[in-house]
Amino acid sequence: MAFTLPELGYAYDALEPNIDAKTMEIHHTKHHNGYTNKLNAAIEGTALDGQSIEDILKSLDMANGAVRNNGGGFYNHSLFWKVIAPEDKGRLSGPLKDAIDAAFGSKEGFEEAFAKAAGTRFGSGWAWLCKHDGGKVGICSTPNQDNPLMPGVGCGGHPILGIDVWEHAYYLNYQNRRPDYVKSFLSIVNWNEVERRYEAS
Ligand code: MN3
Repeated sequence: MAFTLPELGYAYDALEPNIDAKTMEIHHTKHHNGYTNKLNAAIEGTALDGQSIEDILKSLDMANGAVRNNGGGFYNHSLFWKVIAPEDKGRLSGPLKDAIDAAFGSKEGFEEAFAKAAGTRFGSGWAWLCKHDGGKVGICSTPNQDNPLMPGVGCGGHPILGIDVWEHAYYLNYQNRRPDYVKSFLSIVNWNEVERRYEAS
């Protein structure tokens, strides 16, 4: 039962000017598609074949580089496309707003901490907002395609928002200006989806 590349749910140019169409197209059809195909090749005929991606990541043997990199890449990008949106997708509200206010003081405090985590991740990787036991939220970052669900990555919790800070996610438009890309990302967050993930996890 192979994994399939998910649809974006919007056009490649729908996030402009925040994320340009060419970056979106290459990111989806080349990078995410590559992770998907390589994940399928890595699990074919193994005990992992048929498991959910969450179960694969949670019980991952971190020495299994093919599944770690491509399973992480498959999961991370599948989340990434969903937590951003071209049109207004709600305002931070409800239990998630309360959790963010408790952890960071305000939405602005959250944005500052998230931008710092994204900006200081050296090289390629991701920054995350995670839900922890009891409903608390926290920010962390991971290298490469690692993910908070994986054992021992030092994040814990369940990822509900994530930003890809690999150069392939922004370099065509932003070149070395990662902070500008992070700021743009924060302006197109699909808070309805992040809240859904907070309440479902
Ligand atoms: Mn990427």
